[in-house]
Amino acid sequence: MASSSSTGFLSFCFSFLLLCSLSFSIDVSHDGRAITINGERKILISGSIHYPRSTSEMWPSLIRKAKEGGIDTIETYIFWNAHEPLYRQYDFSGNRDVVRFIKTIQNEGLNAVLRIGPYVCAEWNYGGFPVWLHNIPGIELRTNNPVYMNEMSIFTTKIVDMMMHENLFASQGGPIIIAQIENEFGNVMGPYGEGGKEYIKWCADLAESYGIGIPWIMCQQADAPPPMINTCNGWYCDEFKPNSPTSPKMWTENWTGWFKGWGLADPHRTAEDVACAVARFFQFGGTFQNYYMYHGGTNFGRTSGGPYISTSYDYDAPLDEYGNLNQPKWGHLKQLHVILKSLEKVLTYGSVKNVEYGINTTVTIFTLEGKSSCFFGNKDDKEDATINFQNNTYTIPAWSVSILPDCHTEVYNTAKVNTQTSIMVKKDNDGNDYEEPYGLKWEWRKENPSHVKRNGLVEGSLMAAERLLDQKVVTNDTSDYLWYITSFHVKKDNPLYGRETVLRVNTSGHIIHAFVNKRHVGSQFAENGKYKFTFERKIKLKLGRNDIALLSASVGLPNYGANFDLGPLGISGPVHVTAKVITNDLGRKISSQKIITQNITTELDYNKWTYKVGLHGEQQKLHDPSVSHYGKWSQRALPTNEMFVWYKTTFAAPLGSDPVVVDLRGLGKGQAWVNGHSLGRYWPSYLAKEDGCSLTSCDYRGPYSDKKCMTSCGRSSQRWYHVPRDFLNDDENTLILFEEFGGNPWNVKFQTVTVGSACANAYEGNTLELSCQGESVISSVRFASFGEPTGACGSFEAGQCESPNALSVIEKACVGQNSCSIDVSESNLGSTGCQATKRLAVEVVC
Ligand SMILES: *[C@@H]1O[C@H](CO)[C@@H](O)[C@H](O)[C@H]1NC(C)=O
Ligand SMILES: *[C@@H]1O[C@H](CO)[C@@H](O)[C@H](O)[C@H]1NC(C)=O
Ligand SMILES: *[C@@H]1O[C@H](CO)[C@@H](O)[C@H](O)[C@H]1NC(C)=O
Ligand SMILES: *[C@@H]1O[C@H](CO)[C@@H](O)[C@H](O)[C@H]1NC(C)=O
Ligand SMILES: *[C@@H]1O[C@H](CO)[C@@H](O)[C@H](O)[C@H]1NC(C)=O
Ligand SMILES: CC(=O)N[C@H]1CO[C@H](CO)[C@@H](O)[C@@H]1O
Repeated sequence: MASSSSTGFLSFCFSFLLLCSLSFSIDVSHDGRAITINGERKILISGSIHYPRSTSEMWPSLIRKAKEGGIDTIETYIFWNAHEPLYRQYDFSGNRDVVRFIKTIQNEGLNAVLRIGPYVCAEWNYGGFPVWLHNIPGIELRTNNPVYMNEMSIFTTKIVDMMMHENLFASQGGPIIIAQIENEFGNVMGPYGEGGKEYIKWCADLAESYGIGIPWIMCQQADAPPPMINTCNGWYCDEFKPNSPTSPKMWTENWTGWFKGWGLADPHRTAEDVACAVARFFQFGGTFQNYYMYHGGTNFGRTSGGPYISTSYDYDAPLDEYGNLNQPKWGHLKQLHVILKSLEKVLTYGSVKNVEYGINTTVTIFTLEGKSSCFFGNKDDKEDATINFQNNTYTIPAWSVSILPDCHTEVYNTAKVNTQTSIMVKKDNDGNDYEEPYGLKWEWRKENPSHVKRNGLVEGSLMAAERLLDQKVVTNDTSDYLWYITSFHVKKDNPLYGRETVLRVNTSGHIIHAFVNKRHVGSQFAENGKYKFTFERKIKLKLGRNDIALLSASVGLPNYGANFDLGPLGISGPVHVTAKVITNDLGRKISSQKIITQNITTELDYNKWTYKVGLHGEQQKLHDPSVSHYGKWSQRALPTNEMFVWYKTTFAAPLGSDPVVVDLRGLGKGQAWVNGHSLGRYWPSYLAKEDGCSLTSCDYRGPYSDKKCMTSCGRSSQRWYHVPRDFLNDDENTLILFEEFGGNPWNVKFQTVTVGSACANAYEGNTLELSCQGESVISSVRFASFGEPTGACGSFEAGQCESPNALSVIEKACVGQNSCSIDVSESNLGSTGCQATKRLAVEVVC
């Protein structure tokens, strides 16, 4: 359908929405080559945006920016534990309103792919499973278990029914063209044995039983039962082959970057390498591909998985965490998408011929109705390839693909970036007459760590048991925090009395804070991925009752691996109190000859343990300024570097429309809320390891892995936290922090994120385009040279020859403008006297 008539059709639909959705069923099917829509094979370029990782107010702009970037399909998982946090208590409000999200996609005229799972991985807490599910007696997850299968089908049926009710499936005229059941089970199914195989068949039958009239996929599932389509996830999928000749080659997760963890550096994947992977996929017969992620966003609240997935889920995606264009990635891929879409017919209907030029260089010729289009791929990781094709000579840079829509003129090469590079900056909130950022006035109150009353009872305790219980079982994950409290008596004749004693606790993570007789004796957190550790401190016992209170804190539940749901969490034991006793072998008077050192150990595992879920402040909803709190916030001498402190301040929203972040430099670890909305966990004191970052710029050539192009080694693994604009009021706003480890809030400030400077370069004959973000304008030109400039953005230098006029031409065209475009030619920029091909390089300040 031509674009003008499709716009007409859409506006017709808007005026008669109901009529259209009822009467225009869209037929989605597939053959071995492609997904077909109303009988036509399609090239589909999809991008993942997870609705709970932004806010509903951000969705329209994110989806519009995806559309402008050449994306025609938005893919999301469904997050079960976001929708059913407590058994049979459903939540589809705010950024959990998945129907509204799908309708937002529909309003932009895009398709949707719904990955129902309900297991999702996704670095999401517990892979999307609610923890209460784990606690149902007799359940086994992701296998042929009737209890689990019953719960799964109740939830998936609910989701399918909701979509159906709103006419959101393509068969009903809606945007959802593909649905997914389960997720990457094939990667881990070995340990599940026969039960796993039967489960996958059951999943396929369940999906089919819904009769939703669109194709179902199972990613990374080589034994996907037909008609389920198995699909590929990975850094590269050009060599993937589906398991059936009638399944098209589909790539459901093309990782645009990688996620980040606490204590780890920032991973990056270059625009050149992502573009190369995509172009190769289409060169070798792919017809559907999805960017994982197109917008990564933020793990608000306690939604991050792990353990130890950070709150930012930026992913180095084409749209950054805050929704800004991540340039040049966004623009470089956009150009590729435009070309791929323009070749839709020849790529999906044309005949295909591959011509090899050595082992690393392949020319692929697609021919339809006498016209041909070519892809030249070179997968050598170092050497450019020079080939002679149809009497012309072409150079294909190492690790790149060139696209020649007429097999003669190269219009795109994945290694040649013609889009501006934007250097993002954080701006202080100084355009504001409020006394920010240094004028934040703090109030505070202590989280009282003591729950043990004089009579030995524990206030607000939920349950007691004569053993150590798994943290998930007790909390159902309604809080990160669980108190394990016990007491024991020491009499005068107890060998532990009066001796130096040691408390030793084996825990399965992730953090422990220990108190003996109401005094803090120490804290420890799992490091370097070792989530089981032993905590050991010297303690002093007193005569009579001794109280031991251990606070265990979790930092995101695991989300990946066979049986990941079964791993222990919390104080798993043993818990020992040990004294070193020196006697002679008969226990009598110590003789100088025969000294025996022995450890007298009291094991507390089978003591009576009392459990208390969460903090006092959580129960009192201290995070929510709209709730009136028992007791007062203090304005007196602000405690710093003290554990268990709640901090509160007010601030004015930064002016303008650029995204807002809060800089939490100086704080330890905890959670942050603005106007009662959780920003997620914070942990700026956790520094990324010193090593692993490359000092030079990242070489896009050669296979990518998440360790390849890291930055920010040795620095805070996450210092800035996103404050979505729609969390903010025009007048006063409240920031509340719960500080668990101890920190200093004096450096906290609100900032905005925008393009600070932008660089671009283009060869003669092209157009160079530059723009700032939002309403801001180009204030100056830091560098401009037309000739043979060298270097990269931020360190451009003029070459041997250059035009004397370039700078003034650029200044005239760009300064004071939000964006400008420059025709790169001698007639516009002046003559250079250079012999070789001339290039224009520019850096501007926004
Ligand atoms: C946790 O959830 C289960 C249901 O799976 C329920 O039986 C149990 O009472 C819950 N526990 C708590 C502490 O709420
Ligand atoms: C092909 O490329 C690989 C790396 O991608 C390289 O190791 C190999 O030497 C190349 N082979 C030839 C013949 O150029
Ligand atoms: C290449 O050149 C030869 C000799 O000049 C000519 O016969 C042939 O048609 C040319 N091929 C193409 C594809 O232009
Ligand atoms: C407890 O931790 C210690 C030291 O890390 C270890 O040697 C011991 O095996 C652990 N005990 C159990 C039961 O896990
Ligand atoms: C006593 O315990 C300590 C650790 O607290 C250990 O290093 C020592 O080897 C133990 N001694 C004996 C005799 O078991
Ligand atoms: C196996 C795995 O990691 N699964 C995933 C594929 O890639 C992204 C990684 O970011 C996950 O979130 C997927 O669910």
